[in-house]
Amino acid sequence: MSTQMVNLNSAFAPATNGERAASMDEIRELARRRNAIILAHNYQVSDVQDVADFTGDSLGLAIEAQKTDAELIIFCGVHFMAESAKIMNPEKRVLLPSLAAGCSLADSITPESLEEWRSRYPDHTVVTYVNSTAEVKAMSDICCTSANAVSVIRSLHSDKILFTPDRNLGNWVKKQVPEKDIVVYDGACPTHDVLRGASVSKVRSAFPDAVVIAHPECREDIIALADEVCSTSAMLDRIARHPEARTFIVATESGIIHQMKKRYPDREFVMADGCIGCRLHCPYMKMISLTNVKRSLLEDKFEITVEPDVMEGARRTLERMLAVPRDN
Ligand code: CIZ
Repeated sequence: MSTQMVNLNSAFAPATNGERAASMDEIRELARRRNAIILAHNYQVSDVQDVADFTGDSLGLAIEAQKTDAELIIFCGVHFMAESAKIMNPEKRVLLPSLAAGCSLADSITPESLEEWRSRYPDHTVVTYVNSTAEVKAMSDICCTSANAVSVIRSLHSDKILFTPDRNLGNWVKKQVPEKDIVVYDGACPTHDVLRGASVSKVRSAFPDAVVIAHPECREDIIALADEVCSTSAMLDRIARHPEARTFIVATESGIIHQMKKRYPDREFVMADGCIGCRLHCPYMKMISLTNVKRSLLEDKFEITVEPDVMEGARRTLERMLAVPRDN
């Protein structure tokens, strides 16, 4: 194929395998001594995924954070995810190894913009994707993740829904639940939103027998040509549904390829833009490294705190979400 295959993830790797292994051993030992659990999102760099006790999507990690007996949670993900872990575990200390790990999608809706939008739809129930700040969650009726958005909306008595902040996920959910009136906010994840159907078609023409697997934060033209549309953790299970397929074209952040290769070493995974770490690369997720995970354990950096009134409201919306059975 003409698209050049490059791997920018290697730019984040420590110099040698020996140094990396030593650093990981040190981190594991520090975590043990501090009674800490390390949770890593599927979009983290490979080394951080490998040093973690658990990897998963935001829903899976929120559940692990609730189950753990550890006193300290080192959250390797982005700020809103660490905030959710704190909200669900107010008695535990939650550390985010880099405060630069933000999220443009979460920043696309503020309490003020939600207030203004909601005032135009007073009869609607507000469903907020977990990629949002604690303040916005606290103002919502219920949260969802990409793994449970459809089941959350189906579970609601209300037929009038405001879905925020991701428009691509919202539009995808709207198609799955046509019986409800769903008004979608105009936010997007730049990492997913940059991908175009034309790029994916080009990659597909090089691998005509490949299965296309896409995240619902992708635009509609990608969703239309995908064979599977789901969250990253569901992707790992869905691959098993295609025992005949050798190659998978993956339309989501490139970090997930690491778990895919670990679980299915005999399959080939190709990024939907033909380039590991180019466009399908979240700069915020890559702010966390072995170096700052170690510093986090040594220096207690950076503790996540949430105001008590916000904490209470946000916990209510997350707990409502966790009570809804997961359907994919
Ligand atoms: O909900 C999450 O964890 C995100 C942002 C992606 C995914 O599906 O893992």
